Amino acid sequence: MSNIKEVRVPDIGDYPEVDVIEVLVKEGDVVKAEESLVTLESDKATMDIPAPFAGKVKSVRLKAGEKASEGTLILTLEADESTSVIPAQAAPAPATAVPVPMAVAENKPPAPAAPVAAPVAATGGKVHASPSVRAFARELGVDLSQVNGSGPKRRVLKEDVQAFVKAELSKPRGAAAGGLSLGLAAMPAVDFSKFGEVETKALSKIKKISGANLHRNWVAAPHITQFDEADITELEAFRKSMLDEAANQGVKLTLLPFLMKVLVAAMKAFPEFNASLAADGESLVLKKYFHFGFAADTPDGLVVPVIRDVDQKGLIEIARELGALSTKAREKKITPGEMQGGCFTISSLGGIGGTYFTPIINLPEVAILGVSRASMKPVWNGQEFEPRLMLPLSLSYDHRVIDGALGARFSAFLCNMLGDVRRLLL
Ligand code: CAO
Repeated sequence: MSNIKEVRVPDIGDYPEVDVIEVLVKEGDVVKAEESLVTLESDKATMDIPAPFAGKVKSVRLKAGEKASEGTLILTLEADESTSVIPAQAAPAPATAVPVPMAVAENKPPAPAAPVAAPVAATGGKVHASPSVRAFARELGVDLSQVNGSGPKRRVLKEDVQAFVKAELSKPRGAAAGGLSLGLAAMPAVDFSKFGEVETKALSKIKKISGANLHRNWVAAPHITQFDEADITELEAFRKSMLDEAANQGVKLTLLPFLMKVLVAAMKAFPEFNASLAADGESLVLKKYFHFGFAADTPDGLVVPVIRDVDQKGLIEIARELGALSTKAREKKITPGEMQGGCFTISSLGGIGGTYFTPIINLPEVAILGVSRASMKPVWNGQEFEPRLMLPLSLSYDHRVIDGALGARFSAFLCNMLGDVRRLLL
């Protein structure tokens, strides 16, 4: 009596002609009872069809990509002698599938009963994976939503889970490698093309590097942003009066060099702003030099060139360096050395617009000054409203190093100085 039995698609509910999306066994494989043989997918659910008994696969009759319905021959299986003998007259016990609507669950364990085709919601807009892959992932403690699926419709295959585990294991360990372990929920992989036309564009190298640094800085330092307004009416009149003289020296004199000079005075008055936390977090390193970074917008993303020894340079010299470094940055000619050693960063959006924003500290610096577009405003002078040119300032600082009161004092100092730059001479 031949022990070879046909295994057919059991009752899978009201789903004729479903897709065969994965065949999980091949000829010669030895399978255990209830081990998944194929994965089927209707437009509402994914289900694994389990082996009705243990045995050796003789011939596989279904291929991925084909259609199957109740009764379709999947494979022939030679029953394992050691397992309980299937009564000769009985066909393999029909498996009953209870498909679960896709929207209900993802990452849920499949129903364990046997011999039941384990149905699992497949997408719900999130993870496509067969129940066997889900079981495999669960065994390894892998969150499937973090795994990139390489199968059709981004389906996560067993190999993807293996590749994910391999990649995770080869990563440096969080805290031990000096990184942060945030334990954030995984970002869902959304197939935007489902909602309309899309185009994928690779991120520039600068964006990738600055993005990672900005993200780290954003979460590593407790940021406070202090907003203030400086009256730069007189400063602007002076700057304008100097434009021709500067232009004769081939220089465009903008507001930034003035801000840098005022910042030097403020950092001398409040040395905690010209400091960095030591790597072990146990002490503060106070700097005696004044190198300022400025955020420069380039077609490839944000770069921060550094002007050195601002305390020892005049306005024209600073303006000249600013112009030269921003041109170099935009022409992608800036060198790594020209972006190192900064004590403090200025991010000026003044040439573009906007009122206030919350700049991200360029760690290990402890503060950054955001500058927005100056505008004429009515300001009460005690007797009447006067039109004054007001400059919005947004000072973000690291609250581990700087207290709120100190932040507000520093900001007020800047406004005071900018209101009358003659004070720089005192
Ligand atoms: N209020 C009003 N006008 C301002 C101003 C302000 N706060 N700041 C600059 N301007 C004016 C300038 O006077 C200049 O006017 P004119 O062309 O009429 O002379 C114009 O805006 C453009 O200035 P600029 O941008 O050429 O020069 P700058 O020294 O102010 O700035 C630089 C240089 C490199 C900082 C700037 O070009 C830049 O790249 N800014 C973007 C920085 C950025 O992206 N920050 C965000 C970082 S976080 O993503």
